[in-house]
Amino acid sequence: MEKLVGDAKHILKLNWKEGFTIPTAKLYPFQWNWDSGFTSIGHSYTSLDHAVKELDTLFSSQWENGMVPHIVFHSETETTYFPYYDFWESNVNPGAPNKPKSSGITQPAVHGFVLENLLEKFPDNQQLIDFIRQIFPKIIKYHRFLYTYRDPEREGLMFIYHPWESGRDNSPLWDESLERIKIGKGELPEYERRDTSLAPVDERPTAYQYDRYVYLLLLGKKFLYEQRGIFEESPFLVQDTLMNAVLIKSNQSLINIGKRFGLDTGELEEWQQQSVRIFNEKLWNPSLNTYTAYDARAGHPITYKEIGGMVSLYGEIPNEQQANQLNDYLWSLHERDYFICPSFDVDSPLFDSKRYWRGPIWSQMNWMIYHGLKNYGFERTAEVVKADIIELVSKHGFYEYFESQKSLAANINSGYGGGNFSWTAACVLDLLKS
Ligand code: 9WN
Repeated sequence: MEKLVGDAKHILKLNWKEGFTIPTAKLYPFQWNWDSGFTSIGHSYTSLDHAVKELDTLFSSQWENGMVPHIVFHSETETTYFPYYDFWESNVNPGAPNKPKSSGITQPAVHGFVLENLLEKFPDNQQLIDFIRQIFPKIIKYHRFLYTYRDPEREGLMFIYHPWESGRDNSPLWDESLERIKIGKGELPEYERRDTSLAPVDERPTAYQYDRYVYLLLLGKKFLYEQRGIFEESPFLVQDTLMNAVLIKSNQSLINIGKRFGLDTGELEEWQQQSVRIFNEKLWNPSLNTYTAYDARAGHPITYKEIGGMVSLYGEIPNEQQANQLNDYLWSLHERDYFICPSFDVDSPLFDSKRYWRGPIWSQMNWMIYHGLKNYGFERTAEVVKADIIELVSKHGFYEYFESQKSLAANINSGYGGGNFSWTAACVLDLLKS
């Protein structure tokens, strides 16, 4: 265990770039939004300074409308990632900062709960308290962006318009929405993917999917990244479980922090009440006994069992009965041939235990689910969720994602995707210490 802790700290140091952390060299050479949150927690074990700076730097890219972009291109000389800042051209939107350059979409709003996690670790640290006072209104502004521009009908559930926003890029959840996008010959500009020369092709999204990612990027740009036009026209419009569960968790963390420091939490409490209610009403699926995302363009739920629904436990959204059902499901996977939690329904024909978000295990998901299970007192399952990811990292290294089928994992000695991965290091470090 000591070696794992040392390796994790080493990776975080290796990926630290004067004010922010890259997820991994070459494959993702910039700052990513939700990666930064988990990485900040990891840094807190060696340097609270770095932990705070990580979030501070991320929020330096906040747009005037409140959005915190999914990638911040601090460097304008890296050449190993597509799409680069010059493809996004997010400055077509006058509210996007000119420096640092950024992408035109967002990612899960983890920063509220990250801040609370840091505060639990350093309850009386003056540097952290000063930082909290400074960043608190910025995070609220971010949530306000999501609750106004991404929830124009004031339902209490925000929408996403790009699979990259969900953080679960090629999940089968998005297949139907992507099939709606018909691309004529020559309709897309030529582009060159870099990821497939840095990671094995069968561990990454397909060319068909990438074309659609590019299509949706260009749709955003066509509307100058103004949300109204995107909402009206995007063929991809989803109220996602993970995005909304994370937002709810962060709302609650900010409410807790605000109460401690006497900060105004009125707006947060209104969002929270409405969101928790509608999440349960609209996203709970009584036939599958889990929460499912909602395809707002088609007007129907996306009826798959997958990992986003499990994150609701971390947001303390399910009632006791629903939580029991989620826990039973996770436990049943453990009793079969799986590490928990695979990112997609293992019984679906669309399950693929090595292709990115269609089946492998991800450390940051296990981290959230571990804490969620603990919230409800499911100690036994929580310990398996923790032990599984630790076992995988010890045997396969600090990779981006991992084989979820035990019999297959036994015959390989490495994880999938990028290596020396920051959030894997951060989450495993935190789990080892918890
Ligand atoms: C696009 C950085 C990011 C994660 C996402 C993960 C992957 C990017 C990509 O890497 O997505 O954002 O190019 O594949 O899916 O969750 O934030 O680690």
